[in-house]
Amino acid sequence: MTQVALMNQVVEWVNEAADQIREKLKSPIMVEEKSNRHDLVTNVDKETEAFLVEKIRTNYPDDHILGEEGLGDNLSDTKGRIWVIDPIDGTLNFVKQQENFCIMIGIFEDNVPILGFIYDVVKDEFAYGGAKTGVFLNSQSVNQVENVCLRDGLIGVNGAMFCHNTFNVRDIAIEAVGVRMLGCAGLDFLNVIRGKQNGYISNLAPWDFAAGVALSEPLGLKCSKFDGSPYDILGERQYFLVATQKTYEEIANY
Ligand code: 2AM
Ligand code: CA
Ligand code: CA
Ligand code: CA
Repeated sequence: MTQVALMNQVVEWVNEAADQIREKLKSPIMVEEKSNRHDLVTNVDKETEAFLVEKIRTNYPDDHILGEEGLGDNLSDTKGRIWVIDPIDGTLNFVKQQENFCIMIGIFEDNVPILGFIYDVVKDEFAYGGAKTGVFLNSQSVNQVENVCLRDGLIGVNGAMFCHNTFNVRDIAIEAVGVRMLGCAGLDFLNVIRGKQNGYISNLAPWDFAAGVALSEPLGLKCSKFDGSPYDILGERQYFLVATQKTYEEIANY
């Protein structure tokens, strides 16, 4: 199967998942705390992950899965094809705002990102594709991102990192034209991919960045851990940076 055919198949699955989420938003949502009161999960997160995992296991039984809500595999190496799933990214927004959340899937082959999918369900904005297929936003091809410097654009920062001024992110934010905190990693990636924001600094698990890196790198953006070392799709949460080349280099000097 070609990467284009795989991409089109996954676009259909994500569209189906999004239809189900829109339907579920019409009835009350069941919310549970995971590790603390800021860390929530709902029946919709779990059901969406179950839906996507079932599609992958049925169609690609030899592939591996990493999923935020626990239905994936316990992986010890990055060989073969790995699907990294965040069924609802921005669960706090989903619960409190019923918007500003997205579905994300990243596909890696031998540790190389090949396809990413980020779907803003409420706005109906869907970015998908990768290095070989090209990147699309609602069927339109996405251009290389302009290499904007820190002073000339907006920077997205994780809310907790901003509150605690982790790595002096406030100094970085002051240098930018403005700072944004969306509470949804996927939407920050979408903004960076579309040239609406020149970077995003956060503390992310693999399912928070897998789709984003697959979409960002082909467009000339740079992604790594905040210290400049390679991101790790088998790792725990890691301080993370995606930015235009110029912004990335400036942030590295703070
Ligand atoms: P989630 O909604 O899928 O959990 C919020 O700043 C962003 O960071 C969201 O994309 C959220 O993803 C992600 N995130 C990752 N780990 C988190 C954590 N422990 N607590 C809150 N948000 C987290
Ligand atoms: Ca979560
Ligand atoms: Ca997430
Ligand atoms: Ca999630």
